[in-house]
Amino acid sequence: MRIVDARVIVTCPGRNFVTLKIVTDEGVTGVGDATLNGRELAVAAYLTEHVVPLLVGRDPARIEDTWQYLYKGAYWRRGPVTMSAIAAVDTALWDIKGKVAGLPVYQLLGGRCREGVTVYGHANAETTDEVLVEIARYVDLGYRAVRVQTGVPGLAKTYGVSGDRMFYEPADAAIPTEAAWSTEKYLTHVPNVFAKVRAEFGPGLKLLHDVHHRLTPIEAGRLGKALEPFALTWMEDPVPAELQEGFRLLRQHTTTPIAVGEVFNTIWDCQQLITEQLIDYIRTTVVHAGGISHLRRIYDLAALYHVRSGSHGATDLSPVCMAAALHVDLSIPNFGLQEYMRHTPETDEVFPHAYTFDRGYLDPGDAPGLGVDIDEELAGQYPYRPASLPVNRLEDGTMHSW
Ligand code: CS2
Ligand code: MG
Repeated sequence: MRIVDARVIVTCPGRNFVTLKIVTDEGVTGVGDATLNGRELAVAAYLTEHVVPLLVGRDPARIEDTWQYLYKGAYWRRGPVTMSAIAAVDTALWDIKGKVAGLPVYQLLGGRCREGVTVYGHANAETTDEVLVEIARYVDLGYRAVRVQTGVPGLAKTYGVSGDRMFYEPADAAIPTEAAWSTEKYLTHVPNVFAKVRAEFGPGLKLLHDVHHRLTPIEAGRLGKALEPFALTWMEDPVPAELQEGFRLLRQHTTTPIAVGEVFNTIWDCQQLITEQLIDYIRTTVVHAGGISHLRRIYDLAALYHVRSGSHGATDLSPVCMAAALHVDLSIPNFGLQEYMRHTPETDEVFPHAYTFDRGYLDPGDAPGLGVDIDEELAGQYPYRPASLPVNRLEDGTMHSW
């Protein structure tokens, strides 16, 4: 079998997605997600200009060799653009292998390790009272784990709080919108929110919170310590993680579990965090961390050090990425949680998929391959619209992490 074509499809059914579709001479096709929120066209160009010409004529069965060829062959290593492009190829080749074998990809990865993939939803609202109502909605839908984000008194706009409760999309304008940030206001407010949430919902519900890279290690230590009585499942991205050794300091001050990694692209970005046991959950996912093959490698390393998976699953990752993530989640021994932000009905229509939600679990289904496709004709009706992620400044105007 040979690859005869590979198409890069950019579509915007409410938000932008980049998808690679690989076509073989025997008519079998495979899809891979290549979406990098706010920088979509960089990956589309990388694929079109530099990868697609190398794929034509190759044997689609050689997944690992193709990964190594694209990774080592570029000479320039790592980074979100390169790794998202490689991820798309890798994912599409696993899809093809599954279809050829007549098996869902999770079977090729070793089969089921659990009955379903536990997911967490996003409860968010401006005030604590409103967020209690949102959490109750998720509990009613069957969720066993909920991420909780609220507005912060004195700040006009806060990460994670959305106008449309179910379909949060922060990339809202071609030129980035600007938000103001105060660490002190935030640190004062968040423990009060979780005190009320835990009191209302009791000990059974898994609670999570995303700090979105905004604190220093010692500030994060203070927050983690203040949240300990409310037994969070994790505190996410407490600090920017370029400085992996910075987590040693945070770790000395709190037993609140730490989840990090949605912006990482390779195993080398989290090697120290994992091997020094500085985190509890690694949040890399298929599209931004080199595909199914490389993500498995990261999770295998993590398993040696008691670190569990917590794959990123925001709506900027397409249903193709979600399907691929679920096959990995189902088949690894050290699964933790899977993020699940629901896509809009328009997106679900463009990407017909076999995965289903039931009582707090997702299941990838048993269709051969990944069980997801792209309706290219429908995708063509939603042209690309430039959209950037916001930026964040301290109240005095200093640029801060968003
Ligand atoms: C996030 C994302 O889901 C998460 O935990 O931090 O919402 C992130 O902000 C977006 O994926 C950025 O595109
Ligand atoms: Mg996050």
